[in-house]
Order: sequence, then C-alpha cells, then structure tokens
Amino acid sequence: MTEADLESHRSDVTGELREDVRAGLTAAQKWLPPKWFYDADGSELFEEITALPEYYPTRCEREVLAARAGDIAQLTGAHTLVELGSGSSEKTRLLLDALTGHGTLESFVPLDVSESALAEATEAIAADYPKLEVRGVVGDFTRHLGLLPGGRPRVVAFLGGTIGNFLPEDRTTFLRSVREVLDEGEWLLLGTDLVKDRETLERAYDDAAGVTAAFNRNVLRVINTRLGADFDLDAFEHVSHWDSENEWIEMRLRARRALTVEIPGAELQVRFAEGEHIRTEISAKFRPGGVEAELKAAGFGLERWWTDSQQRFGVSLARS
Ligand code: AVJ
Repeated sequence: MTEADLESHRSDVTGELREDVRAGLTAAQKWLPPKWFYDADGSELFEEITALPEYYPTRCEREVLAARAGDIAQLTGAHTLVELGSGSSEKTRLLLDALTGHGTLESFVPLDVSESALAEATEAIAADYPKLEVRGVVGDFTRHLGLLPGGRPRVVAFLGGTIGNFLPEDRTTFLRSVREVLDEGEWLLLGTDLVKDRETLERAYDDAAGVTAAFNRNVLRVINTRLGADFDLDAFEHVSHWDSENEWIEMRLRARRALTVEIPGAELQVRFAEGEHIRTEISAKFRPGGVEAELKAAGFGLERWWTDSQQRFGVSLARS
C-alpha cells in the first residue's frame, strides 16, 4: 500500500486551523473544534482512551457490533461499507468479517481527518481482506460527504458516538446531508452514547491515568506546532463537565492563571483570565426516543435499535 491509495481533500490544513483558531479564540466564550485533537499523537492518545477502564463507550459498542454484525449483513446486503471518522477502524473489522462472510461486500471506504491513522488502518485492512477494494479518503465528514464511492447498496457507519460532537443544530444538518448523498434503500449505522449518571459520564472523560487530559491538551500542542503559538500546556487544567440541561459532556481547558498567548500563524494574541476556559469538545448523550426522532426528521426509517447488556450505548440501523 502506498500513499497514493489515500485520496485527500485536505489541501490547506494549516489555513483551516488558522480560521478555526481565529473564530474560536476571539469569541466571548472561547472554543475550539474537536477535530484538531487528531494529529498523529492525538489519534494515538485516543486509541489509548478506548482501552481505559473508565471509557466504556468503545467496549459497549463493540459488544453490540459483535452480537449484531450478522444481522447487519443479512438486513443490508451491503456492497460498500463507508466509515466516517474511521480512526483505526478496529471495531469495523467485526462488520467487515460479517459482510465479507455474507458474500456481498466489495469495497470499504474509510474517511478520516487523520492521515496517519487512516494510512495505518487502510494498510492493515487491505492486507487482512485481500479481496476487498479499500479506498481511504482523508477528509472532514462535515465537508467531504459529496462523493461517496462504491457499489450499491452502501452502509454508512458513523460509530463511537462521534455524532455527539455536533451541536444539536449541526447534527440535524449533518444527518440530512448523509440522507441526501444516499439513494433510497441505502443504510446508516449510527452509534450513540446514552444518558446516564453524572459520575460515570464525568469519569469516562477524566480518567485516573490522565490520558484524556493529555488528549485534551494535545490540541494546544497542535496549535503550537502548526501556528507557532506559545501555549504553556501546564498552564491549562483538564475539565470534564456533565451539562445535565443540554445532556452533553463538555471538555474544557481552564487557565490556572492569567496569561497571554501569542499565535503568530493566526496573527493573534489571546488573553486568558485566571479560571477562564476554552471549550474543546461537547459529547452529547442520547435517549432512545430522541435518536429515533432525529433519524426520522432527517428522512431515515429506524429498522433496528440495539444496546449493550448494560444499556450504556445504542446502535441504530436506519434506512433511507
Ligand atoms: C471519538 C468523539 C466519540 O466524544 O467520546 C474521548 C472523543 N473525547 N474522550 C467521545 C473523546 C474524550 C470521543 N469520540
């Protein structure tokens, strides 16, 4: 496998980061989009998170996929599996095994912002599934949905609960845009983390080993590297906060002291008061009825709804 096998939509990554940093760090309530966590180091830290005892979503979703992959293959008869935000595509192997076993699958199209994670995943999967056409796409699933290749019917998998990273209004737009690129009868397989007690949720995003804290601070390192900024990572405390009104986890980086940060690559100087924070991620949690309503509003019919044995995580199979 060579680099040429990855199709890239990311011609000006630094320019995109510059615009996001300008917008987010000049806002009254400072924020940064979570996709900037995922450089090579951040993608590795995320892989470590998925194995932490506190971070249940990956294990719960894997349990569902292991139990239901056969049903998914039978119901969909997919010729193409598209995976949005594929990362390492580790859980996806459960789907690939079932779909190739079923005899219909011809191609796998993983799409991710992290070129390193994607290159590694496409290489490993192409080696392990030699009859499968693997076409990795480096891109942002909010911008590069337009042309999803592959024979029909396709299943678009959006796993891990990543849909929770959207604000509610962006989520609606996103689901509609997925529905729009699919033909009637094609499929969406959607993973959603579920509302549960505050303690479980906040711990899942603030583990004892400090991996999530390092992952969170990594966004500052990315800005230092790409935009020549001078963020002192130690000056920011990692915060995991359950917002029970919005039903989302918020990750924040809170300034331990007043400081000024220079970001030459964005022609920006940013002041932080002591205690002021940057919102770096929201991770919305769902209720089963809410998922169904949102899918319906976007033009999907819910064909199956599954959860793990502890009802912590939900997986929907929806039809266009
Ligand atoms: C990959 C977006 C699903 O929101 O749980 C994990 C990212 N952030 N720990 C999530 C994440 C902090 C994760 N998603």
